[in-house]
Amino acid sequence: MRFHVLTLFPEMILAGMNTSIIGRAIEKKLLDIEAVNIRDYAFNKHQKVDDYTYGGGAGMLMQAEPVYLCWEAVCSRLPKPARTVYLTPQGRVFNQKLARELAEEEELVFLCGHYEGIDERVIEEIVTDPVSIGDYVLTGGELPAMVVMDAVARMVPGVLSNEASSESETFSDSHLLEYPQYSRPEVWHGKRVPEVLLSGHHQKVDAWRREQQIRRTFLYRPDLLHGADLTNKEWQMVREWKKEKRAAPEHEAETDGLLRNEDIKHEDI
Ligand code: 6GU
Repeated sequence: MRFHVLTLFPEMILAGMNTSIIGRAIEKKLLDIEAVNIRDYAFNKHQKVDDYTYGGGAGMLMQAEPVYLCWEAVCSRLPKPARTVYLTPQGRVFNQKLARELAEEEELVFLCGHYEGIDERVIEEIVTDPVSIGDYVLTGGELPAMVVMDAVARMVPGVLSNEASSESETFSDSHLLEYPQYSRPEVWHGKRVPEVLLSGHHQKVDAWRREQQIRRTFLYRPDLLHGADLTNKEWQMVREWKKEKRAAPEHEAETDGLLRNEDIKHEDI
């Protein structure tokens, strides 16, 4: 898998992607990340890439021509036309399904905007996939591009040491959150590791983990439960939890100190 990132801050991309699992995948040549500086395609005296917006308003806009020339230079070296992902809050919201879809590609081009954005005309001409990483505002497309690349790269065979681990995790197939995990010591700050995990009884461990997954999804991301494939018995269990919650709504137990989704008020967004 090859990523080509068009950006005004190539060092940010390389620094962010050269570490840990992704860094190792690059060393192993499973992955190649090229960061191309859009400024190198500003063929004017001061290598200027931004200008004021027509119609007025705050801030500067990235000009069309350097972005286009940079994109053309990158694409001319590719064996076939590649999808061009533009990171923008106006894009399709990124999720695991889109990650899987992008992981099918051999090459991907990422366009990162900065300042107030990029001249609309070049976006119209070169972008195939506008993508957002969620409903909040960032200063540029570099962090979103790294988020998308990380999620896509980990689906490339061999990038994760344990082939099974990418599939069994949150969202990828079960639509359930992960169960909690514990390592040594058995007691830490007075908290014991749940007894069942020390029992060596694999069936009981599996059953406990499954219930924890459903419980956590019910508590923190009830919206995900609609897509989950639960047995009749498990749905029954969820209905019981709902009843308990209705009976004691002021009792905010078992949130593990995490903020529940419904505790996040609309004004926070
Ligand atoms: Cl893709 N870009 C920017 N600048 N902000 C964002 C975003 C992207 N996704 C969420 N916020």
